[in-house]
Amino acid sequence: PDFPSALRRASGGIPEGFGLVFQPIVRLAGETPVAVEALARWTTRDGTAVSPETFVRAAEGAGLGAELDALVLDLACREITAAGLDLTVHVNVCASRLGAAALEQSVAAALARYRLPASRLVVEITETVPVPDLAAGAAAIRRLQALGVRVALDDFGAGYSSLTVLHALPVDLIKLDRALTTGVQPDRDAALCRSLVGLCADLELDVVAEGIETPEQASLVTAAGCTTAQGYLYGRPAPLPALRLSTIPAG
Ligand code: G
Ligand code: G
Ligand code: MN
Ligand code: NA
Repeated sequence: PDFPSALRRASGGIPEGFGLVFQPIVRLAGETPVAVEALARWTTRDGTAVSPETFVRAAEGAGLGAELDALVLDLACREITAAGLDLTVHVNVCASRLGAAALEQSVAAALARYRLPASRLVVEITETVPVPDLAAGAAAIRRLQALGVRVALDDFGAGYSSLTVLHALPVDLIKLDRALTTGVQPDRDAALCRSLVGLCADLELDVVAEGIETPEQASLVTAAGCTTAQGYLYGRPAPLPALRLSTIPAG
């Protein structure tokens, strides 16, 4: 499965077999959608769905991280505006891309091209590798915020995403990794969630609880003080029209 070749062949267009699906992020009170997260999908010519971990890593490894970011940002902003949805859109970006001038240019270009207000875009920093230089990462986040977009720390509480990282990076919101919200050990999970949500409140950070699959898990994170959540309980990732979210009333 040669994603880099498909990306190169597309030269700025959409590679064959590539697309975005979107997953709702809801306000827990009332389960109202407030945002959607764009998730990249790629299917090879013979019909094999390749996991995003695999093809994102392949693109990065081939030096095509900038091209992938540009593609995802453009498509996400295009789809959310074409759908006429008054929702925020979240886009995933690898931590290794933080600081790249091309990333900032792609964010600005996508917003301008579709006239999407910057306040409606969230860049989720996904730490599959640690942020190489936290001071430089912090400066890069401030430059993104200067464009008007918000920055999220993805998968918080798992992998490389630690309290040290949270302390160093001036993000606007964190996404609590589903490892912390599954309720395998209800008492301990609740305690951990409560203290992390409390910490975030003190730091004036918004929190999205990820991986909510059951009403019990929703109650757990609600009791812990979370106000927004994402997970199969509210909707699986799907093409934007299939989510049937309500559009801005024509005015
Ligand atoms: O959608 P879920 O299938 O399985 O996504 C798996 C992982 O791939 C997640 O960690 C997600 O952050 C990452 N991912 C999905 N789409 C993108 C993307 O457009 N860019 C990057 N960098 N990562 C993505
Ligand atoms: O970017 P991030 O690492 O958060 O990627 C989200 C990933 O989590 C995607 O792969 C998405 O398909 C997956 N996901 C979203 N909601 C749920 C859920 O409720 N349960 C599980 N197991 N996975 C989920
Ligand atoms: Mn994410
Ligand atoms: Na995540």
